[in-house]
Formats: sequence, structure tokens, C-alpha cells
Amino acid sequence: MSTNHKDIGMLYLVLGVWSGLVGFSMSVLIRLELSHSGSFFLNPHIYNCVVTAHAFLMIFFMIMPLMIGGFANWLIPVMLGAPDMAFPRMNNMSFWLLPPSMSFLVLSLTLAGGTGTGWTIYPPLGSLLGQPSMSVDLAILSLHMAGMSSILASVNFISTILNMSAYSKVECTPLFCWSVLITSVLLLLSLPVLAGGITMLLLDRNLNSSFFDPAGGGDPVLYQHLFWFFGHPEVYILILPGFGLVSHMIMEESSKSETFGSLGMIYAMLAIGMLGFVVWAHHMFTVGLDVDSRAYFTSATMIIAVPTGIKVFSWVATLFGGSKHFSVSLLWSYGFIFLFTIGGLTGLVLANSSVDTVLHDTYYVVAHFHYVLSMGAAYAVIGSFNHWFPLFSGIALNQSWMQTHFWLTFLGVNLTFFPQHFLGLSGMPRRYSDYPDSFYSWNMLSSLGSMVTMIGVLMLGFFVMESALSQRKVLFVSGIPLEWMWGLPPSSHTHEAVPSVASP
Ligand code: HAS
Ligand code: CU
Repeated sequence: MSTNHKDIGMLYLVLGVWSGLVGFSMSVLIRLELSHSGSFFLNPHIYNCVVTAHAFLMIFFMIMPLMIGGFANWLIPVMLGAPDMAFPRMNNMSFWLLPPSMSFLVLSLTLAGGTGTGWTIYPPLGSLLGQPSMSVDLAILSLHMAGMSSILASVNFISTILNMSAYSKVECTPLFCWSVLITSVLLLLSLPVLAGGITMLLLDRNLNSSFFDPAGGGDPVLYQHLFWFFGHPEVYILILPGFGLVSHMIMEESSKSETFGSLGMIYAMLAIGMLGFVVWAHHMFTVGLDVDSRAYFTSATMIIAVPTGIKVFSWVATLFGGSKHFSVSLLWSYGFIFLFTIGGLTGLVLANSSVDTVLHDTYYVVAHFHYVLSMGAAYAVIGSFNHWFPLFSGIALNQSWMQTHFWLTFLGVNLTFFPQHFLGLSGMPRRYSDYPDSFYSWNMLSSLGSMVTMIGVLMLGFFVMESALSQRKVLFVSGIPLEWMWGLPPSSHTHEAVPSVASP
């Protein structure tokens, strides 16, 4: 078993792509079910099981493994000038905790009736009373293992970035390294709280404790506090490495030597990371918080728009006056800035506690988080895939086909998620497999959008295979011979001034 960071990065990438495909298939099932009113082909419980597994797969087994496991493992030692990660064998263990964890998740879906709780596993629905089968216990075990994997990886990244950097000044360390450092600290501080919460739930379910059961003096709202003290930092864990990746793509593709205001970018990420820990109850405005707490959580949440705005404006300033060549990764970065901002603004709408009392648990929330995730985090990942695929594989993707893929996906995801704002505003609740006929039109459009996206995903698979078959070899990435980046001895062609892609 290799302990090399590039091999492990590649394993993470493969696992992430695989779970992405499974998670995506589940989203297609969800949209098929919702393309008609009436319980169509999934019964309500199975529908909820599919929604739960979709969320877990996308969050813990697609975005996190791709960004932190895949891109960070590959790029961080290279960017720092380090030979490998600080603890290569622990790195290997972080990865190999994931396949068993994923197996438990799949078992929880297939054995004993499934986990129909949503990714939040709130009691009493998640307690013995709501879901008596062992499926929930398996899901909790799966989360525990994925959490251990992430904690080990965080320790590794923090040690690597703090101790093995070739940069003498911290402010000169590349932004992606900063983003992964901050993400790792967030993981290290928030995951144990989730672990505590779900362990208490496990005890409630199996050992007759009553942490979350009022009948024994417990309180289900306590679970929500524990969950969201992890859950809110988690959403920034999903986006911060994406911020780092986008900064690099924009800087390189607009031919700038630095991101505009890179010191400000570092402070903005630090601010987002810290503020992320003090806003959790904006997910709980409807549990009966007193008015002062609601005012506090509303204000604290809204302040996060300031550092995020600093980031958005710095990306735009970096693009300003840059190269006018629309490379594919630049297209994804433009898409990221535009659509993530839309998602961020609907987040601000939800941050208002009085407004959220109406919109909580409606499709407006679903639209919000898919704009920041499916069009924020996922765009950063697909853009990075386009940007770094030649470095990872030594072969080139077909650029015009990848452009087609971008536009098709752009159409697909917007058609899927924009109508969900209107569904939410007119009161359609999330996590139901059926709806009144008045919601039919927007739902039908949304399902159509998911079909368009599906064609995009199939096309992407075909384009990657095409590039593998074509053998369009790449010799240089960013002007540097690929062999140097791979750590191989330089060969004869390294001094030629040749284009970055060899002729087909
Ligand atoms: Fe969120 C729910 C608020 C960012 C993900 N979010 C979720 C859920 C997920 C998620 C997954 O306050 C659902 C969880 C579940 O299953 O229940 N979110 C925000 C706010 C921000 C935000 C204020 N979210 C994210 C990111 C995510 C993410 C990033 C993942 C990648 N979110 C909420 C709230 C809920 C919520 C409520 C609970 C809703 C409910 O009822 O359940 C901010 O970080 C966004 C900042 C970004 C921007 C855009 C760029 C800024 C610019 C600066 C100028 C703008 C200004 C504002 C000065 C704001 C360009 C002007 C204001 C105007 C209106 C024009
Ligand atoms: Cu939040």
C-alpha cells in the first residue's frame, strides 16, 4: 500500500468520483419521484432514506474526499515544496477508513429498512421511537468512521502546512494551503462535537439513557445545538478549500502572479472560519429561541457576508485586466463566483430569524444550499478537475467538448434549482415525496433540469474516456515540465520552449 501523497490523492479522487456518481443517481431518483404529484414510485419512508443517503454521500464521500483528500493531498506538498505529507502512513489510514465507512452507510440503506431521518438525524425521529431498526446505528457508525478519517487527515494537514513549508513568510504561503489549514482547524474543533452528539444518540437508542428524551429529563433541542455546532462549521469546511482552488484557477488563468489582496483573502478566510463557530442557531430559529438569541444569531450570521464579499470582490479584481482567453477552468470559476453569490444572498435572506420562521424547512432552504454547494463547491471541484487533470494524468482533455459540458451543466443545475426558490416561497416543505398539484409546474421544470444535468454527467464520463484513449500527452503544466512536478529526473525535452500540450 503506497504512502505517497499523490497515490493517496488519486485514491481519494477515485472514491470521490464513485460516491459522486452514486449520490447523483440518488438525486435523479428524488427528482423522478418529484416530477409528478402523488407518491409516484418511492414510498415516503424510502424517499426519505434516499434523501438521507444522498446528503451523506455528497457531503462526506464526495466533496470532502475530492477537495481535501484528493486535491489537497496532491497539491499541498507540491505547493509547499515538501517531499510528502508530514505523516504519510497516517495519510494512508485516513483514506482506508473511508471505504468501510461508506460500506456501513450503504448497509444502513439496504439492511433493516433504511435511515429515513435526513442528514441531521434529529431525535425523536432518529431515536428508537422514530426509527427502531439498526439502520440508524449503522449510519452513526459510518459517521464515526468518516469523522475519524477526517480528524487524522486534519492533524496531518496542519502539521504539514505549519512545519514543512518552504516559504519563509506565512503571508506568502499559497492561498490553497491557507484554505486547507483553516478547514483542518475547523474539522478538528467541530467533529468531536458531532461525535459526542451522535454517541449520546447511540446511547439513548441502545443503552436506555435519555439525553434527548424529555420523559427521562432530556431535551431533543440539546441534540440540535450539538449537531449544528458541528453542522454550520461543516458547511464552511465544504466551501473553504473550494475558495482556495478558485483563487488559484483565477490567478493562473488570468495570467496574474498573485491574487488581488491576497493578505486580505487570508484574513477573510480566518474570519469566515472563526465566525462559522458562533452562528449555529440560525438553523434552529423555529425551536423557540428567545428573542435576544434570535437577534444575536441573525446579526452574527449576517456579518459573514463581509469577509465573503471581500473574497468575491478580490476574485473579480484579479480577473480585471487579465487574459481574455476563456479557458474551461476559468469558465467554471466565473460560474462559481456568479452562482455562489446568488446562494450566499439567499443565505442572508434566511439569516433573518423572522423570515426564516416562514421559510425554514421549505424548498427555499434547499435552493439556497444547492446554489452554494452544487454550484459553489461542486463548481470549484469540476473547475479544478479541468485545471489539474493534465498534471495528475499527463494527458489533455478535449477543450471544446469540456466547454460544451460546462454550458450544459450550467443550464441543467440552474433549471433544477432556480425554480425551487419559488416552490419554497409558496410554502412547499422539504423531505416529502408528494405535493399538492399547485406545485406541479416548478417541480416538473426542476426535474427536467436534473435530466439535463444527467446528460452532462454522462458526457463528462465519455470525455474523460476519450482523453484517456486519445493519448494527447501533456509535457508542461504552467510552464514547468511535468516530470519535475512528478518528481522524476528531468529528461531531454525539458529545456524546449514548447506549448503546454503536445500536438495530438
Ligand atoms: Fe447556508 C442553511 C445562512 C453560506 C450550506 N446552508 C444551509 C444548509 C446548508 C447550507 C447545507 O441563516 C441547510 C442545512 C440543512 O440541512 O438544514 N448560509 C447562510 C449565510 C451564509 C451561508 C448567511 N450555507 C452557506 C455556505 C454553505 C451553506 C457557504 C455551503 C457551502 N444557511 C443560512 C441559514 C440557513 C442555512 C440561515 C438555515 C435555513 C433554515 O431555515 O434551515 C453566508 O456565508 C453567505 C455569504 C455570502 C454572500 C455572497 C457574497 C457576498 C457579497 C458581498 C455583498 C453582499 C452583501 C449583502 C453586503 C452574502 C457579494 C447584501 C444583502 C442583500 C440581500 C443584497
Ligand atoms: Cu449555517
